[in-house]
Amino acid sequence: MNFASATAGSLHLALLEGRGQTFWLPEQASSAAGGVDLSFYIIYWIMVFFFVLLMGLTFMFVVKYHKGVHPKAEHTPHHNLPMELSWILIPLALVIVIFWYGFKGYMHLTSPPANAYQIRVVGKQWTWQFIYPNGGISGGKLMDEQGNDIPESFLHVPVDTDVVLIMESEDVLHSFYIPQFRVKQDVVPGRYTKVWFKATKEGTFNIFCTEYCGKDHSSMLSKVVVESRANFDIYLDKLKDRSPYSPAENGEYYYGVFGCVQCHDSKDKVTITGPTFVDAFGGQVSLESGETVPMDENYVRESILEPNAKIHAGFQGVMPTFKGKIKDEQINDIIAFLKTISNNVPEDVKEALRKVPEPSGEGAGGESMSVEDGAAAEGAAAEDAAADVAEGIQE
Ligand code: HEC
Ligand SMILES: [Cu+2]
Repeated sequence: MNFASATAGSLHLALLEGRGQTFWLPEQASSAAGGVDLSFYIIYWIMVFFFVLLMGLTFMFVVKYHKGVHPKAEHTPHHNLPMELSWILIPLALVIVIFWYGFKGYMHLTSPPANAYQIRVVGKQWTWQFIYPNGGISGGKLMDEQGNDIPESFLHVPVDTDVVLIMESEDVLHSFYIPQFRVKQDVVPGRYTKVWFKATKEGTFNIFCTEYCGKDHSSMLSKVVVESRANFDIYLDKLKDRSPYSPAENGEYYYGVFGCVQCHDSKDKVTITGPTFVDAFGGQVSLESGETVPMDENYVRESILEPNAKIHAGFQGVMPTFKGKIKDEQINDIIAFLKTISNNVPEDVKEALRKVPEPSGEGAGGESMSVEDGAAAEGAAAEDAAADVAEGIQE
């Protein structure tokens, strides 16, 4: 039985459904919000009632049984059956009421309708990625240099539609939270978790990560755009062909994600544990062995996969291998990034690597596999995985 329809007649829900922001809770924007808030306010008003009652009685007794009025303490009766029954039965009734409404809301939250629209969510340090059934991917950079939102990067969902998010993590534990929808679910590496909602209001709402997941946990934000089905379909069509990042931007992103940044400088031309990459690509490297080799694509690739094959003179072979952890297209993107921070690389080559590839594939420049191929491949894999999950649900 559907929770919303079962309780739609209830006075409480009629009062709570579709409410705006209150002192305690943000505005309600999903079908689950009424049930969650109902449980909250039942508990809240029970607490208010007992707080006032207990504080009132305490105050009254302090006055009434003050030492000046009753100098001698008297014995109290040992047994009072009606009183004992009342302090057992009233709280019991209250917790049953709390359980009942809490349980109904919980069941609603944890049972996605079988035919809900499926979107995959990938949590990673420190961003959310959204993969739609047609292979389109959004997520990542949320603001441009001027601080304006990039709504294309947000999660988009159609209004008044059951949507289920099938979530996974690439690295550590994250937690997906949309306060206005009253949904929150851990995102766990090596496992799919689900959260579903029916957004009831068009608009843009915040998405937070609510599980401490590392240094930039607090910036692991995104937004959800709830829009009409027609606008959502237009968005999806555009998204399919869209690759939001240039190879250089992707490279810089992976440079941070894989922790290269901890040992290699890319800004100030300083030596940390490893050599700086400022003005490095396209130059020459002197090795411990006395040889000199060009710092080209192959050298970078080899350094990432077999760091000890060639050791830069004056450094120690402490770099860990990234073999099996990093994908080819990610190495390509890192190479693109290293090129853009080197003055040994011609300006027009760098310019091309900083450009977001056109949907048609022209204008991407660079020798590397285009970002779109990667995205499309990932998207296809995503669809397969989503289908697997869907089968799992039906069984
Ligand atoms: C634990 C520190 C550490 C991390 C993390 C690290 N490196 Fe290194 N890296 C080094 C050191 C030290 C050297 C120099 C010794 C050598 O050649 O192996 C080096 C050498 C290199 C070289 C050769 C550069 C040259 O001038 O010879 C490249 C390219 C490189 N690293 C890329 C990367 C990339 C890309 C990542 C991230 C995927 C990364 N490194 C992560 C420490 C690190
Ligand atoms: Cu997180």
